[in-house]
Amino acid sequence: MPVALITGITGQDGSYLTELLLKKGYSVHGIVRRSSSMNRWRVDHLVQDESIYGKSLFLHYADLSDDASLRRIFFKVNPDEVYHLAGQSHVALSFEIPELTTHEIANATIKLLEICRDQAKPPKIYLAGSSEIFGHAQESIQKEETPFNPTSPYGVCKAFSVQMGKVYRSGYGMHVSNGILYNHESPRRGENFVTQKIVRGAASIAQGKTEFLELGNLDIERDWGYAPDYVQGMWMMLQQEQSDDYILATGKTHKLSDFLQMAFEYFGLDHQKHIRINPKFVRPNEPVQLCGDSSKAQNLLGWSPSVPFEQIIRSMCKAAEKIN
Ligand code: G4F
Repeated sequence: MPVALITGITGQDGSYLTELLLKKGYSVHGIVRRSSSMNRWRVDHLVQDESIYGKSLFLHYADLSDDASLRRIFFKVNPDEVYHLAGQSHVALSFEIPELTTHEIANATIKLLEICRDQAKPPKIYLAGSSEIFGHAQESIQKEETPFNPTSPYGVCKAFSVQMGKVYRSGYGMHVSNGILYNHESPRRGENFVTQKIVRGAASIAQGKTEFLELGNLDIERDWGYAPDYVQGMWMMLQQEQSDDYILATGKTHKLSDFLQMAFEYFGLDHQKHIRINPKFVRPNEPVQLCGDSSKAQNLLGWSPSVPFEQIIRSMCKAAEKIN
């Protein structure tokens, strides 16, 4: 039974990855933070399943800022594969709390790499990179070799983390793979991200609970894919003999206004009557357009995105309908 350790197990990607690894026969260990409120709804169905929890799935309390607690878990679990998904993941928020963002992304990545390096048999490591490393991108379709040019504290920290992954790979011969992931959505997306904010906002308007949805910059284009496809890519990276960096993206961009229109149409609404721009949601700086070329992942890993944009929106709208 291969053993995987996941940081950020309670997030969108962590929960899908857990399901995938359990199906593949892994023993999955997740790191969770102690906090006064529980935020584990994405893995609750697994934790409450007696045939899974305590048998092939285990949660451990630790904090990425607490070295001793992390080392203790590594000692106990002795993972074959580590998926590092945790950390402050909101780009806009990183402008407000840049120091904490640096701590949670950059410092935590080094800490984890160092702990892995100290293991008798260092595990294979997946590091969650981001298309935000390209920022004001120097190529309209970015490849793994496109120079980094981040525009936010978040992007800078992710660039640091990706580069540090390369250093540990080349310097120490460790199996460290960077996944440079473009936006990936699902019904489990956090509600502060624009796609979930839009579908939940539209559902609430359709039900007469609210009248308007406030948004920031609508003049952007992103490459939106489906999160379960992307966790499959993470796993594929760690099954390779050699570690490497891979872009996971659909290669197609859509305007935010297209997303808005389709989501509102699902609920029989005209988005133009219900959207207000609030400068509070406009970022100081951001990429206008991001589009990824995933041909390396397609050719070497056999990975491909399987769910089209329209279907992602429909699945999110359907789920939002039930929640509101
Ligand atoms: O949904 P978003 O907040 O995602 P963003 O910033 O692209 O970041 C996500 O994808 C990255 C991968 O490329 C990840 F690394 C990162 O962790 C995260 O998962 O915003 C998408 C776009 C932005 O251009 C933003 O300015 O939507 C625009 N937007 C317009 N109004 C808004 C809003 N975003 C949010 N969150 N809220 C708004 O009201």
